[in-house]
Amino acid sequence: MKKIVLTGAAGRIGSVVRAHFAAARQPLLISDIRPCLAVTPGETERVGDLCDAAFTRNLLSDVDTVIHMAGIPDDRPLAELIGPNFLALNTLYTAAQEMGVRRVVFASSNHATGMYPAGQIIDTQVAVKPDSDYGAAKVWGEALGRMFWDKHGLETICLRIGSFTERPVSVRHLSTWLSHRDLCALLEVCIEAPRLGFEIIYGVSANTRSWWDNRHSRLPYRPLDNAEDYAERIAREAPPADPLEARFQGGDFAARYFNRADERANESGLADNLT
Ligand code: 15L
Repeated sequence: MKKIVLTGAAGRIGSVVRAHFAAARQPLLISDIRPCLAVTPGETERVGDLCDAAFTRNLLSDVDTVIHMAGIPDDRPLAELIGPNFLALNTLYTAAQEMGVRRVVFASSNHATGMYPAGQIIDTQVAVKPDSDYGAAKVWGEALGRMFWDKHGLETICLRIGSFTERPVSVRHLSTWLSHRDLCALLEVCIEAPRLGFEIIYGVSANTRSWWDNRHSRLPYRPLDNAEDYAERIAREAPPADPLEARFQGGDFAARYFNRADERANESGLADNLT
């Protein structure tokens, strides 16, 4: 059986992933900077900081696949992101290569391309357009993944995760939602896929209004859930979206600190004109 390590195991996504693997009786090495709740018999826990090279090398000994979910899941000041979202990635990749890990499944984010206009269909080959320091950190992670494959033969699958929530609750989520069940199915195919080098895939459910096209992906990912099932409820209950947020795929991350005077002056054409 492949030895799998899950980083960020105490986090919001990590907790769902842990429950999935526990139900599947897949043993898991779990790691976080803080202790996890309710560690099960199938789990082995290592608490520590991924920026600590010795800790990370030790963690990755004999590991086949790293599911890297660790990091701050929000756009925070750079001083806060620099350790968990930038440096830790470097330590992780360096240790993974030294310890002979086969594959990293990296929790990237839709915010790596969050400045694309809402409504535009993009695929996994478009240029990155990060919408925040958080999004830029995801681009950094994707670049490391690319480099470690090209130079060292360490595989990476970058998951540009959308909105991972129990159910969609906003108009934006009708396009960006990733259900718990679909993420777990996506991780299964990421672990099982034969050698594929470097790959990017959007982590999104089968949403009728999705903006993300995974046609270039070689992964047999077939999402089952569709945010459209919640559209009527969202229309009834969701507060109206902020007009600037609604213009970009990255929503509030993209709108925060936005001050392009030329585009502000022409708000009706903003999305189309942003190149
Ligand atoms: C993410 O990558 C963030 O971690 C999360 O806080 C949400 O903003 C999500 O994307 C999203 O785009 O909805």
